[in-house]
Amino acid sequence: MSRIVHVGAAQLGPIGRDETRKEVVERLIDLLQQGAEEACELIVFPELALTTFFPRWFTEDISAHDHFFETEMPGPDTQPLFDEARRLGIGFSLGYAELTPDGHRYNTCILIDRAGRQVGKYRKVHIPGHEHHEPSRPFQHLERRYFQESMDGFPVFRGFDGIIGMALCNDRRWPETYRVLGLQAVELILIGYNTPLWYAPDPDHNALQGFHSHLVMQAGAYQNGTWVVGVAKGGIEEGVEALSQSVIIGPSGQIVAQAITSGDVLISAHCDLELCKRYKDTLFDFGRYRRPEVYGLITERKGAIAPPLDPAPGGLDQ
Ligand code: ING
Repeated sequence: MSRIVHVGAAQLGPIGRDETRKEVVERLIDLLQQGAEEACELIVFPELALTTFFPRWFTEDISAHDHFFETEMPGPDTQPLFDEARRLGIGFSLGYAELTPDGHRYNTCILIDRAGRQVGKYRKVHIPGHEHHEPSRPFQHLERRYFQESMDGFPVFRGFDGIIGMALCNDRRWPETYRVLGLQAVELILIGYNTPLWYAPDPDHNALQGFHSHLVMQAGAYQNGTWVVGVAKGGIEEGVEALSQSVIIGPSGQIVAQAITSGDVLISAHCDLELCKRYKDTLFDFGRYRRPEVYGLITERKGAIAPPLDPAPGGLDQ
């Protein structure tokens, strides 16, 4: 018996600093309509899909960037996306910068079902980059200045005849993200990302960005028996090149669809959620094989601590 969800990954090319929400939403609707033509049921948009990746710029007063944030979702500019999705009977996930009524700033993603109802919301846990201006950099990565770390962890939501989780960009590099979702029986993880190709002194680092992005998502998928959809905002945006290479990955860890261009493009796959059982019920039967009683360090310790230089005689039997 199969349980297929036809998922579309709606990759975005660059969004200019002065591009209006209206112009961006028209691009999102165009990708949604392409999805409808392919009979997609769920469209996954990238992280911060409504604006340029503004954490690349320093502002002394962080509220100078508030125009990049949404204070309501949907708001007047995004309502057309919600209306068209409901008209087409397609659900979607959308990443955006959230400014709450009590002044909290999150890097957020929501999940909307095919009837237009909000099924879930996720706020980014792992916030990369730096808090203060570092003028020596070719560009800034000030997510830690503009967003606060969510304390809500990684929830799952029922929808699209399955169990769905969300994560955002840097979250995909941390195995804990997938495992916490895996321990809630997740079957489909939706991950939007903005990954600048850092002009680091080490050119190999930039060349490995695509490999690392796929590596972590493929491992997360396989080790937790889940589908993973990674969707980029890529291309050269305001002079900074970001990784494209959006993918749809099966619970085997295999890439079943990949974007090969860096602009707005839709890739899609028929994701059979029943395939997850092939891994959840065998190799990765957590209830049978995991050993949380010896994993204590994973939650007790934040940073790595090396053993003493002059160790006492080693081995468990000393
Ligand atoms: N971006 C990047 C990411 O984790 C980054 C930050 C870039 C980390 C390159 C390491 C190397 O893909 C976001 N938005 O988290």
